[in-house]
Amino acid sequence: MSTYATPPINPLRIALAAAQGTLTPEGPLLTRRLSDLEGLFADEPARKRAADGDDPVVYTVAASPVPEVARELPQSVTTILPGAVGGEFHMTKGHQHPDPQGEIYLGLAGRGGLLLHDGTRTEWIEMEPGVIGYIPPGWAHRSVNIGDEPYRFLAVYPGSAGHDYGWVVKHGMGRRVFRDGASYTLAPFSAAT
Ligand code: PAN
Ligand code: ZN
Repeated sequence: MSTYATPPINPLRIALAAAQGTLTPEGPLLTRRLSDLEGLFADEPARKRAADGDDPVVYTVAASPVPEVARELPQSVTTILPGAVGGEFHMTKGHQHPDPQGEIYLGLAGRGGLLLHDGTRTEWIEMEPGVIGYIPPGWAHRSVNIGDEPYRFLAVYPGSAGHDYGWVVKHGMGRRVFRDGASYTLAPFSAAT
């Protein structure tokens, strides 16, 4: 049998409730409101006005108890509530994995998109229930709700990958996603005003 610096956890049965966005047994629950997303939307004054008002929840991340340590595969369910800031759809902060490793997303509910950027190239994957979005090593990723209902997906990622949010602040994400009638449009990335 192998020896490990950190012993693996025991096998687990985890129940995924796609309609509720829960994992049972549950781990930490993260809630991101507009006040947590300073400088991310193009129209920063619009974000600030809303954050200073009712400060709506933009997304939640419900994790399983699998820890973020080497060799484990943590999972989480992200739910992005519908809405827009200055016409730009609700989205996650976005991050790069400092230890470049792959990640998979599985669409569970609603309509969304997975925006990927490697510093030069930008890709966009439309997401819906049953679709797997594959994030190769080295691609920063951000999720966007392009519909009128909550957009929800399961993420599975290597526990040692880490999360670098500064990379996206520095390099941007290549595109921004705006409401366009009943659909959406991908605009060139612009710095927040
Ligand atoms: C996801 C994201 C989650 C929230 O679980 O962490 O959707 O997005 P931000 O972390 O960018 O706020 C994932 O990609 N984990 O690696
Ligand atoms: Zn990730």
